Amino acid sequence: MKSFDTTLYFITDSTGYSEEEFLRRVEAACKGGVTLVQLREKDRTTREYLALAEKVHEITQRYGIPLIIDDRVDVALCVHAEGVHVGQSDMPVSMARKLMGEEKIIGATAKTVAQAIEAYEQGADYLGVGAIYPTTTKVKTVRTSVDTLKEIVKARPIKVNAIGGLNKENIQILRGSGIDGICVVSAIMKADDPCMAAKELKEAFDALRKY
Ligand code: TZP
Ligand code: MG
Repeated sequence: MKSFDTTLYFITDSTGYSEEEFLRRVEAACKGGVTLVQLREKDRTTREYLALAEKVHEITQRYGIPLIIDDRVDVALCVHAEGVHVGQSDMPVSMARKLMGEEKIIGATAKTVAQAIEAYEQGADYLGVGAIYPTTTKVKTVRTSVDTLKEIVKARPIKVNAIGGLNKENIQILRGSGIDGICVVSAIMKADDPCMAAKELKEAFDALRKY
């Protein structure tokens, strides 16, 4: 059984930051206790994505945190990342699994119970479900209700994370939903102190998951 912890899943967005500042923020998030990091770059060439992925992987490896690459199985394989995340218009989970092998982590986006079941049957290890709240991060998405999130949790045995506009003040809505963790971009990426933001988010989620 693959062992990974999705409690506080940090998804990056380097928009607006120098590479140095971006990497400093990624490292601060790792120090603050994020349990999984996803490199998500939408506007980079393949070569730039690869170069940045290597640098981010060097950081995550020092902290013992798995690195997931968004969308790009080729980039994930080249930098020996621990996994890949695919959305509904990316490579299907079954094909990603064929290329990545059984040991790697594969995550999928699911906005409906049907999508969740399909991803699970194709070999996904976890699901990202949302957007729960409106988001300021650049993404093509629609809202997913907490009721649908709860149905997805019940429909499959793999880990489920909520995503979209989440921060330490508004995650109470997820209490009792049975999710395994939260995915955040802005709440850490744009925080004045990403290390502290990660610590506080983790505390907030740990407190609510007890109930
Ligand atoms: N998928 C659904 S919402 C979202 C993604 C990638 C972005 C979440 O970003 P933020 O800043 O945590 O709202
Ligand atoms: Mg995608």
